[in-house]
Amino acid sequence: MQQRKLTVSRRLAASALTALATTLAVLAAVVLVFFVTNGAAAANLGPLATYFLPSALVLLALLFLAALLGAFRTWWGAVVAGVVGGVLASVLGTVYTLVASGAAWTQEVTDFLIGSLAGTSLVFEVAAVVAAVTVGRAVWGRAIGWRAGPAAPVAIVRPPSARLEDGELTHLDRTEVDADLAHDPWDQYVALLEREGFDVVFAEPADEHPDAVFIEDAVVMFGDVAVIASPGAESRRGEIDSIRETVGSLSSRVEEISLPGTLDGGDVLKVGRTVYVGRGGRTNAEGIRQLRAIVAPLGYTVIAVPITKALHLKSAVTALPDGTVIGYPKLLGNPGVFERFLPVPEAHGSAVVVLGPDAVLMSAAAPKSAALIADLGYRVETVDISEFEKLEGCVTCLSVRIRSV
Ligand code: CIR
Repeated sequence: MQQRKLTVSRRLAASALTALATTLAVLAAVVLVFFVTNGAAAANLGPLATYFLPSALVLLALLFLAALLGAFRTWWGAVVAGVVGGVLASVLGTVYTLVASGAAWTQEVTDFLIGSLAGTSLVFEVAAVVAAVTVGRAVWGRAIGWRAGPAAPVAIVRPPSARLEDGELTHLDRTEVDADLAHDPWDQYVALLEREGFDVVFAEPADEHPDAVFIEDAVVMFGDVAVIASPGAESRRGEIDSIRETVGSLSSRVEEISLPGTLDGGDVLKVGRTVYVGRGGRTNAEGIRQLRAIVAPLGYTVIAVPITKALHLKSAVTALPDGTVIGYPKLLGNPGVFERFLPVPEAHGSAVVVLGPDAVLMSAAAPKSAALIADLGYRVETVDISEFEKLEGCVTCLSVRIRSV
């Protein structure tokens, strides 16, 4: 299980907050204990706070260092931080108070210092341990998980291979594909995602894999859980190696479909908590079974959809932001499987990338379908991806979108 990486500024801020909250709790606790045990006289409050202040300041610095080193990630780390911080801070604080009072350093002073460790300072030390484990851990957890608003969606893309023209073909006849001509449209696709607010992550180029640009087939995201696919085409199996690394830092958990199970990401259509999976040339029954076992505990229902006339399920259908499934009927067996289905008039019109609640991205090769969707109140952006369409690609398969849930 991999954790999201903490930025330096986030770590510094979380450490400062953790140290400050823990120290204030310790100071409040020790002042309260001695205030109560000394007869609860209001006049004692000020002197008590002043007496413990030097130790509290040392504790603040020590806990900040401990938090930076990751001590508050575990309860035992917090205990160690509390013990070490509490003992060192009370010794150094008491030394400071003695030196500041101008007292000469005699054996008596040393004995007092040692004695106080198990006496007056013991309250401070115990308070430091208790506060580190309770207040410190709670503040650390909230501070590292805090977000300044919804995180930007992420889109993972992979540059086209120089060998693009050798990509797999299943339903189309091979026509000339020019890898050089594919670069500009791909750049425009990426620029559009960036303009629409996606943080674009570039996967390692994989020139030896002609179809690697169709990255949607290599991994499917369920919130922040990544499921690495098991490509149904032999020639595409090597594409997933570098994907593990790419999604590792973007996911809380990485799962994998493994052989003999096969599953292409292009066969997986998520509509809310329903996951339609195409059972066709690329995804087999075992792949669907493995996916179901991974995502059912996450609250998803997997519905298998037999497909025979399209390469992938998502070559035939995708979903609008409102969950309506749109598709080209000639490529589908039975649209009745979908709760709400809207036919589109062009094969290339069945693929939409959801850009937001009111906007989608479509292929420039499907103007009638784009007009139909625009007429439903959506902003429709288009890109010309004809070089990729010659290889049975579509707008969805050029990226993997991750939205925070
Ligand atoms: C293939 O046959 O695997 C590629 N030439 C096209 C993959 C398109 N991917 C997709 O629709 N999800």
